[in-house]
Amino acid sequence: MRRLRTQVVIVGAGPSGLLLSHLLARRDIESIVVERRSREYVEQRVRAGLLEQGTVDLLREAGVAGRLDREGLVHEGFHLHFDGAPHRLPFTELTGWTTVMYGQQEVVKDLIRAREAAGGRLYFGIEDVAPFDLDTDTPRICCTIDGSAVEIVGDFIAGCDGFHGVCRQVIPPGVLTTYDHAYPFAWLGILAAVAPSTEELIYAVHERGFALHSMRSPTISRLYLQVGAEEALDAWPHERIWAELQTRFSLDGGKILTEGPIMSRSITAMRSFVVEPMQHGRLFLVGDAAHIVPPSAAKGLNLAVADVRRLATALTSWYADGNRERLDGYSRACLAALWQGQEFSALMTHLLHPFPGEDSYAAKLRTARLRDLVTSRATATAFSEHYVGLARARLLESV
Ligand code: RFL
Ligand code: PHB
Repeated sequence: MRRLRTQVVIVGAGPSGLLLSHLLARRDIESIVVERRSREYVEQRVRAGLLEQGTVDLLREAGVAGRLDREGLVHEGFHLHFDGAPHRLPFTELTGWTTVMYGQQEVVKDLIRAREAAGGRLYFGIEDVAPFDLDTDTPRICCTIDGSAVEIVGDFIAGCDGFHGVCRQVIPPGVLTTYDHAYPFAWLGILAAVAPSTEELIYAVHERGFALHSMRSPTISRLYLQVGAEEALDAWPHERIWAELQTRFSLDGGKILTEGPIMSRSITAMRSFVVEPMQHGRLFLVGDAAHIVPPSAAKGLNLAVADVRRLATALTSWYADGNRERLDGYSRACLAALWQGQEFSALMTHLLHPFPGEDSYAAKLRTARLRDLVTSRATATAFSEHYVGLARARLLESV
């Protein structure tokens, strides 16, 4: 069996794994990244698109924001429709922070290029990663690379392998406490080859269900519809999707969306999931491997980046002077930020969606909360601090 040695073995080349590898390399810490899928697949996988300012700042400090700064769309507020009327939430005026719309797959492409340029070791298409010896000083993974069995030994393993990854699964039974919550609806998302119909996002609360107008670039729109939890994509031909979107965004019966060819359709479950702790021995779980949030508040990627930042700093201080304090505190700090993100994601989910079977009383309360958000500066400011990620930045200074 071929044996490779590195400092940090990183499982998964999503945003978490790639960014961790990049940040570590800038601090002269070596890593090897192994990814189940092909490079083409991870570079095309459509997911998140809203980057909080803290996320953008980190990518800038890390020297990988050149294209993001040229192509990302900077936002200072969003529109909110409810009760048949439009409103606007000026989050930058309230917090000083902006958000940037830039596709997650573009972040992934930029990071892969940066790793390649720096001679980073990335292996794609590795389907049989098996981690071992987590509670020793030499944790390792076994896998097949180019047809031969390979063992990769490191000082640490970073499980950046997403919700369906292998790293969380190999933690012995009884170690993790799991929190899991499923919502009784899903999001049908489309990517359309058409210029966005508005410059800012529109969150539309409609009695037929929630809808979101977002974007990825000046020529690509991203739209979502609340649908039933068990809904099949086949039930949603392109014409039906556009018709339903037009209905939910319309304020006066007219059409406000420009329609265009739908490039992709998918259904995303609305689910929350957390495991505690996020570390076991020398294995650290990062991002979606440890936690997922419903997409309502666009927190998933930003929370993953917050984990990466914390782990990179902790590993840096361990390698600099053997200080374990930050590594030992990794899970506690990340979970504090995570539960804040869970809470805000749940709040936005409850605010925006009519729940199946919701009675008229509950619907009125929801509308009253929405009205408070657009009339009370204090409520709008508190909400905005979470929306742009400022609340997390403050919290992380204190843990
Ligand atoms: P990822 O992106 O899932 O990457 C994990 C990587 O690990 C690989 N892998 C393995 N590799 C080796 N061996 C194995 N056994 C492996 N098993 C898996 C996978 O192939 C993959 O490449 O996790 P990561 O890096 O932690 O990143 C997390 C984000 O991807 C996720 O949180 C966001 O996409 C969530 N999310 C959003 N987050 C935001 O912050 N803003 C948004 O606007 C936003 N919108 C979204 C979203 C997620 C969505 N979906 C589909 C879940 C919209 C949607 C529709
Ligand atoms: C997205 O563009 O995917 C997106 C934007 C804002 C959200 C959720 C998703 O609140």
